[in-house]
Amino acid sequence: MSVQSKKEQVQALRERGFVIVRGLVSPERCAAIKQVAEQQLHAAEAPLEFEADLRYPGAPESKDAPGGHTVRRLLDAYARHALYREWATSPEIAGWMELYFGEEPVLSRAHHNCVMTKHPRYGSLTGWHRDVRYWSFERDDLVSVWLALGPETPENGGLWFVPGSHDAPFTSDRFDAAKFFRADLPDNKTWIDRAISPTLQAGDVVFFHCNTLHSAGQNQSEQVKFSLVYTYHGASNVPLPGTRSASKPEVKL
Ligand SMILES: O=C(O)CCC(=O)C(=O)O
Repeated sequence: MSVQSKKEQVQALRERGFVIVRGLVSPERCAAIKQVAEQQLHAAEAPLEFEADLRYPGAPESKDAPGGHTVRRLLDAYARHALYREWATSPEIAGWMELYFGEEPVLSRAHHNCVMTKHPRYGSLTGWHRDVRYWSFERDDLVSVWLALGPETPENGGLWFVPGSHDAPFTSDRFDAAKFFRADLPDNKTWIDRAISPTLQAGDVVFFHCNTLHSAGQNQSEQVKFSLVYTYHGASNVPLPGTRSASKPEVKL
């Protein structure tokens, strides 16, 4: 397969709602980032989000249940370590986002901004959703960057994406009360059946639109899966005052 230029990658994101860029981060840099993540997970360094906080399918019932302290996210990656921060604001990312947004890119510290950890046994599955469901900006135009720090496959809880779903004008009745895309509706199933799960290696990156339907299964392997995830928007697309999206200072790139 020929290597796509940055412009082609941006075009692919516009058309399909996501694009995979292989080997964007060197093995050395990934290993260094992962080592920090492993240490912080081991030390249970706050702030953390636990599986038991969200209670998605497969998660422990409560913090007191077996596996109750299984971590889902190492929160506020930007503030946690220089290695995370340097990737978030790297020239590669700044240039990519500037090309996509056509203006100064801004990193949101209110959304994603975390190391996702998915554990064997107590790691939960995440149903079909659009990330923008709980986000509040002037326009639904944000892009997340998912950096795999190790292999990601359907077996260890890798992501699934529905191509073209970012553009679909789904009405609210296609989603349940928690704003998950209802897999029981035949019209929704037609979309879900088109989903693909890209196998990722450490250093591969997925850029995906905030309206792209995605999901992820449980981790059936024996190793914790680590991914570093950030979200960006254009400077003119500001978070709405008083919402969670406006709750943290943002970072101009
Ligand atoms: O890794 C997962 O379970 C899914 C993560 C995800 O889709 C999200 O946090 O929006």
